[in-house]
Amino acid sequence: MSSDAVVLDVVVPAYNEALRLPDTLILLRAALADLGVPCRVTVVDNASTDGTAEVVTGAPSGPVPVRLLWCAEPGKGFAVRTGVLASDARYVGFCDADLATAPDTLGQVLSLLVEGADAVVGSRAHPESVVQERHSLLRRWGAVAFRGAVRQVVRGVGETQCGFKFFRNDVARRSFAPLRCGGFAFDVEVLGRAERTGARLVEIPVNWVDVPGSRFSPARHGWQSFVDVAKISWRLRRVEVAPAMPLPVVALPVGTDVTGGAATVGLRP
Ligand SMILES: Nc1nc2c(ncn2[C@@H]2O[C@H](COP(=O)(O)OP(=O)(O)O)[C@@H](O)[C@H]2O)c(=O)[nH]1
Ligand SMILES: [Mg+2]
Repeated sequence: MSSDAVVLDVVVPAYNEALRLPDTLILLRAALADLGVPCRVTVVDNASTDGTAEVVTGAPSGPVPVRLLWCAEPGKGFAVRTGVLASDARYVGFCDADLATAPDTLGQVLSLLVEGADAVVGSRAHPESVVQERHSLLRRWGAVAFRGAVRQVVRGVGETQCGFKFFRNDVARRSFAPLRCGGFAFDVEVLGRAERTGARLVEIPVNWVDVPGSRFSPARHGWQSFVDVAKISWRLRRVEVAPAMPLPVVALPVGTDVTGGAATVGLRP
């Protein structure tokens, strides 16, 4: 591995996020710079019309480069998949453009991955999580029912929908490459596939704040998410959950300098 190879790549799916993204990039890049290893932020846009791309291309240079990719297929899941499959980093994961999950646990995430976790899953169901929720009663009840439905597909974590998940690169590729669900339930398919390849999922607590401006409409996306879980369950029905495989622990290069670098910009297709 060359000294400037990216260790942790954070994919941020973004659809019309020109307002929420600038602060997120500042906070996320600062948190990644603190890790002391080469990191990158990869924003994946689906034809936003509000200047989201310009926010990324105009980001100042700094110790953590930012790159911009485009995804032709609409949907958060497909955007994250594009970023994951384009990543050469040792570890890759994603967070939301509103940074609803505080990035202060990224150090813990990195340590767990280095110690051999295949995937680290932020979960609002973890007893130590701190959650500030302003969701409607309908969305909260829906979330409880959704967790029940998901239990048939994903066994190893109490909650699948928090936008804060990180993987060893090969585990991410195996789990994302066959993804068919591009909507808000894509996490269920990704974690379901990861478990079925023997991945060891580690659930961690998060500090989560409900940031206004969500694109998730309980009326519009809620039912669709239940239908998607039923489809995912059917798709994965023949694949048994594999026992978690013991994995060798890989060491991070000690004292690796963080790369300098300007914002790197992908080409619009
Ligand atoms: N690229 C892309 N990102 C999306 C799409 N839909 C949602 N997102 C992103 O998914 C993340 C979570 O969306 P958000 O509206 O905050 O939903 P919620 O927090 O789950 O209610 C944000 O980063 C959004 O920009 C999409 O169609 N394409
Ligand atoms: Mg949000």
